[in-house]
Amino acid sequence: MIHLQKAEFLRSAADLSGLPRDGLPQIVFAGRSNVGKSSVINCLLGRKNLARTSSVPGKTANINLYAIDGQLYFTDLPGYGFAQVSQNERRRWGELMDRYFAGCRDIALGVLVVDLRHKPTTDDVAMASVFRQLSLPFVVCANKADKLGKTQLENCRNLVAETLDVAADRLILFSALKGMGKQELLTQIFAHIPNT
Ligand SMILES: Nc1nc2c(ncn2[C@@H]2O[C@H](COP(=O)(O)OP(=O)(O)OP(=O)(O)O)[C@@H](O)[C@H]2O)c(=O)[nH]1
Ligand SMILES: [Mg+2]
Repeated sequence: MIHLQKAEFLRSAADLSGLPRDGLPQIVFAGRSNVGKSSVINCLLGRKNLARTSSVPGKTANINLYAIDGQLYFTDLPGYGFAQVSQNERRRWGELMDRYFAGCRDIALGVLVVDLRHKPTTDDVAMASVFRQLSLPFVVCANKADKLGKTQLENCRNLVAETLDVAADRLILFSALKGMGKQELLTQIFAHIPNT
């Protein structure tokens, strides 16, 4: 049984050599820069500042790993789609992602974090196809739901689901700020971890 109690920052990996090789399952958090990937991780783990968050997008160019109860990892991928990033940085990001997804056998579930308020970008659609092409199960965590009113929620949920072509039960309305959707996402995560 996993309790999500002993969560610790393992390391920030600039390349594949920094990734764990113990075969433990990884829950992979992907998404545009500034959508709240690190905040979602903190929310799930009940920790204020384990994963570093920032109001300046495009800051984390490495893969950040969190070890949980010695049984699994949360993998915080560097955000994409930030306009002010140089061509070189963009290329480095793409190569790192290609190598990560080609080399990692331990991805148990992808969590594609998007901003519920906006139509998913072509980058988001591309990220969803990466999961699909590799036959990796993934859920969409539609974050920042606290910024929307009740009537907007449904419209935005439909737009996100349609654009990413995901079924309703694969999309979780989430607010890292308020804890909304936390149990639902944890349930999905636990369901994809072997032997628990
Ligand atoms: N209102 C609101 N703000 C949020 C929520 N989640 C994150 N934020 C804010 O969004 C900003 C970015 O959050 P991060 O968690 O650093 O985002 P990130 O995706 O990890 O960003 P990068 O690592 O730069 O790619 C911060 O200012 C957060 O406080 C949420 O659910 N609601
Ligand atoms: Mg982050």
